[in-house]
Amino acid sequence: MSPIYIGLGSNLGDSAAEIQLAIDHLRQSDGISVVRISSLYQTPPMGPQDQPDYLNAVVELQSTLDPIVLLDRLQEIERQQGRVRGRRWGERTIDLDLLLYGDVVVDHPRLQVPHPGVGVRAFVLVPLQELAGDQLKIPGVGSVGEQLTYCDCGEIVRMTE
Ligand code: A4P
Ligand code: MG
Repeated sequence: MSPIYIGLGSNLGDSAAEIQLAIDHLRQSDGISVVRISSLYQTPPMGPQDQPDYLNAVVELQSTLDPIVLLDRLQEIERQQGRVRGRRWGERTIDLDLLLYGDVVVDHPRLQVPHPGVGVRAFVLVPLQELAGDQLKIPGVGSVGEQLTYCDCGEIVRMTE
């Protein structure tokens, strides 16, 4: 089975605990196994600048769930953790994005895979590189290593091992 990568982000409440809780929820989900977890990274906000820094991480999964069913599960976890939808790119207790599903490409009204931001966001590429290395291909975009050369990673701080 091809690896699936999920991006986690939080900048409200106890962000480290919210990310850990989301990983626990993933582990407890039928049809999902958590393979590896990146370090936590402190990252400057993309979008409105009057919001706190984020903590970001990436996890690698194996799953028997179809991409849309997996998205349903991610959104259920967001709801379980009390996520309220606010302004676009605004602050949130927890955000779970389906970044990559092996080499599968999905273009559906509810779901785009690869996630449209995966190739251009340092806060995604840096933890993804930690888990998957420079060679991982982002379908239709390029390799993680190539994409990182276009990104400003200067303010990304690795918080944990
Ligand atoms: N959707 C489509 N494709 C996907 C996918 N691959 N994974 C749809 C997850 N969702 C996907 O998402 C809006 C809709 O996207 C969903 O209903 C789903 O059907 P949302 O999470 O409700 O809204 P949002 O998060 O406010 O908007 P958006 O555009 O998804 O924002 P992002 O991309 O999630 O970015 N700064 C830092 N440093 N770190 C962050 O993690 N995150 C954001 C949010 C902004 N700034 C950030 C960070
Ligand atoms: Mg999102």
